[in-house]
Amino acid sequence: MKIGVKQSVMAKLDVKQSVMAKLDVKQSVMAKIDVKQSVMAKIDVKQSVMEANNELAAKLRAHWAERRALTLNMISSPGSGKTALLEKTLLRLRDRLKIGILVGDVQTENDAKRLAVYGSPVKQIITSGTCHLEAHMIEKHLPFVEQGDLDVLIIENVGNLICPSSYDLGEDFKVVLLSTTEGEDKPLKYPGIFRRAQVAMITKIDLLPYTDFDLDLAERNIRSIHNETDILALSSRTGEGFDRWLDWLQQRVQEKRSLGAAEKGPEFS
Ligand SMILES: Nc1nc2c(ncn2[C@@H]2O[C@H](COP(=O)(O)OP(=O)(O)O)[C@@H](O)[C@H]2O)c(=O)[nH]1
Ligand SMILES: [Mg+2]
Repeated sequence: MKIGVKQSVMAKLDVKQSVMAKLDVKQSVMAKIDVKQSVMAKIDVKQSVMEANNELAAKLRAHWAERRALTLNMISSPGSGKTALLEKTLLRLRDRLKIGILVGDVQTENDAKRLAVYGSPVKQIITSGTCHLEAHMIEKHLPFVEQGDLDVLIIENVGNLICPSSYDLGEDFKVVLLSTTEGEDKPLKYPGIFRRAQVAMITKIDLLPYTDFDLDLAERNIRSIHNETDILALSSRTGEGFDRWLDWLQQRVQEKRSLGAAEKGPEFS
């Protein structure tokens, strides 16, 4: 008799354990569904951010098309020499072209201060943590930088080889910089930006004797990602290779100026 009671208690315990196990499974399935829903919600938000960005970038492109202003979006790792290149470019071209600069950084006005001494309209965009520039940031600061007509607007993006490559800013050309201290394998490691950029600049070539950077291999790596890229190797320190860059830029300005009549683009004020 006692054995019978024990067996029935044990059986009840088994049932309870199996119910608990089923509950555990159910909770883990529910948790997975929650995670999936939150991931889907994030994807939706990201898609709508990208769509809004692309829409505004198209308006900016139409605005610059009407004004015949060439627009470049410069992208690289921090410290590869974007601002130094712009300093020298302004110094060499300020009497020939009206160049405006928008420069993005997570913090500080340092780059705008460096560039403002050349007399061109320059505006710093502080992103406060965002790792790239977006079209609405350009729109906001455009009226300042566009005082008068510009021949060229150059946007120095936040130093980063990944996020800035996905955000269209309405530019004519994305320009990627790779310095001789970064290693010639970076185009292979960060192919997205090297695929999208129409121009690749290999900077700081004055440092070649002090590094093991292989210039030919770097060029082959860039071409393996995007065969049509214009590759320009230069030093902002010594000026070596700089004339080719200035020729490239002035030629693009001429091409933009000689385009046929564009439809009236939107105004930004
Ligand atoms: N030796 C050498 N140093 C350079 C050259 N261009 C930039 N630099 C230095 O590299 C550092 C980062 O340059 P910067 O223009 O601020 O890079 P950014 O962060 O890409 O804007 C600074 O110390 C520059 O003086 C170059 O052509 N040669
Ligand atoms: Mg800079």
